Amino acid sequence: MKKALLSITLVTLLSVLIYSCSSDDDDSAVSIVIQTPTPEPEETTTQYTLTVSAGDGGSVSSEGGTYDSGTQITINANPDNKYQFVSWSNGSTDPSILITLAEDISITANFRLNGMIFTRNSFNIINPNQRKIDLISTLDANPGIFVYQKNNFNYLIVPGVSDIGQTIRETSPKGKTFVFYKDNNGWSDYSIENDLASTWVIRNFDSNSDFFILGDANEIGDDWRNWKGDIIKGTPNERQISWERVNSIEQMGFYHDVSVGNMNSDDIPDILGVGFKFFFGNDNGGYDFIGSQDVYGGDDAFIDYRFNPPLAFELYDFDGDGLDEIVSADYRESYGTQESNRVSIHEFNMEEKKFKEVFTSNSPTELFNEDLHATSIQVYDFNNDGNSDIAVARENSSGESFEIWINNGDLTFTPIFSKKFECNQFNMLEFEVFDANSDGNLDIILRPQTCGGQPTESFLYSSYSENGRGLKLNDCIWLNDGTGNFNVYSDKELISPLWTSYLFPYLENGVLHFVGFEFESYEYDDENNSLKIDVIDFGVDIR
Ligand SMILES: [Ca+2]
Ligand SMILES: [Ca+2]
Ligand SMILES: [Ca+2]
Ligand SMILES: [Ca+2]
Repeated sequence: MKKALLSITLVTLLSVLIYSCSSDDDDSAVSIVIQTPTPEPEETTTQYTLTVSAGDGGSVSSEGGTYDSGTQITINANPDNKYQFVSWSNGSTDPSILITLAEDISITANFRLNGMIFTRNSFNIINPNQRKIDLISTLDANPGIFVYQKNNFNYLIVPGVSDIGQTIRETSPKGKTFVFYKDNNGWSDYSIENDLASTWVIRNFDSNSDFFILGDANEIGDDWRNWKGDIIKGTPNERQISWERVNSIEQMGFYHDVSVGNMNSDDIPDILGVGFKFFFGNDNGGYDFIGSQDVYGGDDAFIDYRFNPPLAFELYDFDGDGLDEIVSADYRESYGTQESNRVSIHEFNMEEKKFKEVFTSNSPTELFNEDLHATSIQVYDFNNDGNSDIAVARENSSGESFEIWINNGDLTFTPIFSKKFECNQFNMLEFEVFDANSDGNLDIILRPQTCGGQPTESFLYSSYSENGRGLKLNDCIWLNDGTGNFNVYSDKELISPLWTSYLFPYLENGVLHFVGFEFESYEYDDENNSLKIDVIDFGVDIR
């Protein structure tokens, strides 16, 4: 509308200009001009259109209309409960502004959640999977969802989920993997990836600065010996991801955890999967496999491991000799034994040509007083002494925990901090590590989720909004005091009236973000096999 009006104005203006030029030329040639009285101009008043709109989280006092030139109108921006007014699209930050109509005006009021920068991007997804439940499971509390960042591009990786209620893995089709892309308008675009990226269910993932890997645990069916999936590698390049399968069919495994590192001295990234399946990157861009074909590993000559094979480990070169050590923690050891609530370090032994244990401690038992099972490990320097430390996520039937082990500098570690949540209070799916408040200390940001689909007292709770649904982010944010001890963020209540089953935290331009999906599974359109979803993103600036 506005553009059309502008064009008409331009054409009129041009005609006037052309006419003026012609009459100027004529002036000199004509000596006698018969003056005719100019007709009185009709009493017309120019009118302009005012368009007022409101972004997510508020309303405006007027939608605008068509008014005489010079009319003055006051418009007000009114935030909804739990939101605040940010600015008008013309830059004004006063919620009440006086508009004088001298041209067509279109103006939008922008709101945000209290203390949060909020974006919502809506999509109508046409289901690319064979079953309805696969698409819903892919978007709902999928443990494989994460944000990968490379060359200033943000990728929201949403690995496909197959119906784990199926009983036979071989006949259960994989779910298609989605990737969402972020730009100035939020997570405004997505793609459905090719079959190489399809998965049963991704439990863990790892990455380096060039690529990420997904570990498919494929927990389909009652017999865990049949739980075999693939390690899928994705290499993003300017919004295109090239996908490959790291293992062969024979090398499939229970890839509940996977880690990227360098376990030999060739600087080519290597990959370790559950069951001590070693994939050494080779010169041809492929992988040389060393390990057992047994699901959990069995007798394996490349590592001396005296405990049950772990489901959580990480590769990291603690002593700076160019070769990564293997950090691992126990999953199913008997409580009260020296094996439970344990962390171990295995280092490659050049003479014996295998990884050998150099450190083991189960001292977190003193911190927790209950048996917990490690699900992921991350290595970072939490007390800024130049030595990298260990953070471990654990779970048991009552809830989830995390703990910090400080590096003593000699490949030994001492646990100094732990936190356990009861599932109905707050539930998490492990954590990410980055400096969320820009104070130079690395923080622990938990990945919040429901308690088995049920609300929790923090994160998801009915009292957070009038419609019985709400979300609180405070308990996700654990700020490091610089010694490797952590305090929950409490400067401000981070509450919104939204509802989601899971959020993934990431850092962008120094601002902490959480991203997830909001949708109602019962709104699935069976006729068109489609589902309306919103990608919701909270920017929480706590600097
Ligand atoms: Ca290597
Ligand atoms: Ca080393
Ligand atoms: Ca340290
Ligand atoms: Ca910090």
